[in-house]
Amino acid sequence: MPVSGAVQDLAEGILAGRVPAVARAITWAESGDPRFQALLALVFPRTGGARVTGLTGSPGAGKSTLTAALARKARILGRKVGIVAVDPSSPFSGGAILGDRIRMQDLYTDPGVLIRSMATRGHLGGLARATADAVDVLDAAGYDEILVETVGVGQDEVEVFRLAESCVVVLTPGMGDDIQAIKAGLMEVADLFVVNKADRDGADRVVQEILQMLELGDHGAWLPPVVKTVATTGAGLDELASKLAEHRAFLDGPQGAQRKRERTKKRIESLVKENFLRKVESLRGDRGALEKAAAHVEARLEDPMSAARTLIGALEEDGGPPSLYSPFEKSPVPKSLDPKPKDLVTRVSHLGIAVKSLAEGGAFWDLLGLIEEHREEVASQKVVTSFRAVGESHLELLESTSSDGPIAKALEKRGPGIHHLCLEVGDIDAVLAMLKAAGVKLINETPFAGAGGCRVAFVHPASTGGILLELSEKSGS
Ligand SMILES: Nc1nc2c(ncn2[C@@H]2O[C@H](COP(=O)(O)OP(=O)(O)OP(=O)(O)O)[C@@H](O)[C@H]2O)c(=O)[nH]1
Ligand SMILES: [Mg+2]
Repeated sequence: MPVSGAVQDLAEGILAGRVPAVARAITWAESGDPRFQALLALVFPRTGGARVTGLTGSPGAGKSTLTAALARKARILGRKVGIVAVDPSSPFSGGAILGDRIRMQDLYTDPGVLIRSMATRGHLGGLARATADAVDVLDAAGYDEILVETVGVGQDEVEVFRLAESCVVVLTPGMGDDIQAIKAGLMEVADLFVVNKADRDGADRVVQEILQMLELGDHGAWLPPVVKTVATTGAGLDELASKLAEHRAFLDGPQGAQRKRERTKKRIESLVKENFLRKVESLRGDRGALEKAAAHVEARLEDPMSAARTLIGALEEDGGPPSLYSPFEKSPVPKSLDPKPKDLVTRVSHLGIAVKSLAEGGAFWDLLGLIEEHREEVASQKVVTSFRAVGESHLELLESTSSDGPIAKALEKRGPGIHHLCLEVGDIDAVLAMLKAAGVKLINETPFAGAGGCRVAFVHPASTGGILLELSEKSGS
């Protein structure tokens, strides 16, 4: 893919850690700008330095307060912090009550902290991808510590969450149902449990419930620790920070490598899935390949499995998938889909031979037993045609009726001989449209009535390798 100057400049801005460049790049990722792909390719080699922590939990659990506390700790160590809030009500994204935001004023004004919220709508399932992209941009820009806050336990959130290196699930006392939700969705991705608001009653009970759940579950080489915190006072935060550091050390060790690999695989896998889904969606597109296939199946011309196979084949033939970074554009319907490949050409209809006179030109073919079956004048072409069957095909001898007709001209130029090849097609309009889209030089863009009333059109020899090609629609179609 050619890289434009704008992309190059932006990449340089990111690598130099310039905030406007970072912000712009994240906007590209978020809006599905097609240029993002090239940008990511340029900056990705410079990622991998950041520590990425995800925090998730129910609304109001204290994620933002914890995020802010972790950010401050990192700042004390001189580390640059990027905060990505995938959460409509987070004080980081501006939706929360003013008080919360004011309490975090120090972070908003700290040049070593970049806070970015991601819109949760309009992503067509690409929220996790956009967030991962945002994290990569921050990483490439030199942010050492990246904190991703997401709300809830929906599928999208789980997808976002599992992209983080260390995934923290935040719970609070008095939210018994949450444990059930975690069992259903987050158990396998949680690396650390925080029971926040430990200043309230029931924190220990929540801790017990989590421990019980962990005993029953399969957690592999890393047993997720459970930490009690009071985010508002900072109690338990040192322990949380040290457990996070332990987890990072684990990730850097041999067993962590496996987890890292799993996560990278997941990320690629979800891109592949997103891509396929998009392709499948494209079947519903303008020219309705799916619609056509459905009509075929309903007419019992094809069974559903065969129809599906044809569509899959055509999608695979279609070459490069539509870019993931253009989610708002309609994907083009693959060229070969409409009409279906096997309907394109049904047989050789006839070979057209220019002759000076039908009587003279026909004598030889009579010897071979290819007797004239049908003779007809086609006024529009200024010819009389004579058809002789050869198996499923015909020879068509053409005699000119006028000195300015196409056959007269051909005779004048080249003498008698093969004039054109005619192929029978299933749906001539569709074939012409397809050829036109492919840039083929058509003599007739719309079919006209040829011999026998068949709808025909000619393709210029310049596009066929030197053969004047007639397309003739199968009668009855
Ligand atoms: N009592 C008590 N309140 C807390 C604690 N942690 C956070 N809070 C308060 O709980 C409220 C919600 O905290 P946030 O940090 O905004 O919670 P959140 O999970 O980010 O919330 P959303 O982003 O809206 O889902 C705020 O008013 C906090 O001050 C805590 O440990 N104890
Ligand atoms: Mg929040």
